[in-house]
Amino acid sequence: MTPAAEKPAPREALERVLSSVHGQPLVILLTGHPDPDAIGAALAHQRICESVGVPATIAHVLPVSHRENRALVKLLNIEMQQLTAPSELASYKYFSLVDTSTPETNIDLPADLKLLTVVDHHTRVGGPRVEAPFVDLRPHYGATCSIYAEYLQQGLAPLTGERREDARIATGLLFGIQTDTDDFTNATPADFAAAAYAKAFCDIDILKRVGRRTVSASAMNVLGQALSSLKVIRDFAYAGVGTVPLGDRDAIGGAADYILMREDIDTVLVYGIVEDRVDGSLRTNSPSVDPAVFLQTAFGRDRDGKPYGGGRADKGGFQIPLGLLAECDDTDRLWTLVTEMIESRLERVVPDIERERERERDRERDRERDRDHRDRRRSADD
Ligand SMILES: [Mn+2]
Repeated sequence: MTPAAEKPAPREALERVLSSVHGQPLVILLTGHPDPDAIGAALAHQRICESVGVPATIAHVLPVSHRENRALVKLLNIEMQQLTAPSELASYKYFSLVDTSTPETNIDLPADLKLLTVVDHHTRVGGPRVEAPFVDLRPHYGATCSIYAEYLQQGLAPLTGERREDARIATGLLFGIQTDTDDFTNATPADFAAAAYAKAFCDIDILKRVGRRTVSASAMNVLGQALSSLKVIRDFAYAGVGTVPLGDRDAIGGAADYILMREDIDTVLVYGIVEDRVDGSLRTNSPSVDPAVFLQTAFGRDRDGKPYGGGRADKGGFQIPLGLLAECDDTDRLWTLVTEMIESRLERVVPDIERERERERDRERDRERDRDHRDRRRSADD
């Protein structure tokens, strides 16, 4: 087959379809809560539309919910319209979908609004075939932004680095690829090639600021508690964080994840009291530690024969009901009891904990004896 007989490259088909509605306003309608891949792809789609004379607006119905994503919109100065009523779509004759092949269901689309283009990397399960003048579905790609970076690279409204605009779009594309491929863990060769293209034009400063992980104040308090009570026995560590409000219980697992980053620790258990139970997380990097086995050896099973943790859904999480103890008003005493219970159970798995606690008790006795000595000497001096 000669090249001339091949069907046109997707970017040529996209250019042709968009050019055919030249001058008529189009809306890029994001589905669900806009995520970086959808936002980055929408930016690139908008650029392509404008390069062929189609004015394009990015719109969504559900709010940008993730803090990181709101930062992306703000730092890249992205104009997006949040729709509240179908009448706001009245001025458009065409719409485009990016990073999805299903239109938003939270708004009634005007009957005369026509779907013009669909570009997506999700595998379509069931449902009718997507019908639109231009459809490019690539389930083997890690991100829709990778498909758009490819269109640009192949000459459709290519980035040149001459306009500030280019840096915004490149940064949006690269961040979209980065997040949708789980920091490139799931990236395919096509995603890497697309990322390399976008990287050359991107604003690294903004990319760093957008990608910064954020932690809530209360989660940071839980982490602070965990760090100050951390006990380390060789490569195992454990920490109690006291009473944690129900809304912050994820911070227990977060603290365990953080402590696991310490280079000399490869297994960590963090626990606290959440409502009427002990709630904890075990995290490990050790190939010889199976969280489910560890938790069952330490805590056994409840009366119904069910283990307290290590289930498939929350690997490494465990919950132990406090029963009547939960009614104890003396929180300090309750916490001491819980700590005793956890430590004695952990001894079953990490025998050295007992030795360590013994040493701690010895040190405490020494300190007391020193205090007594000092006190006696002081009264002798008087
Ligand atoms: Mn995606």
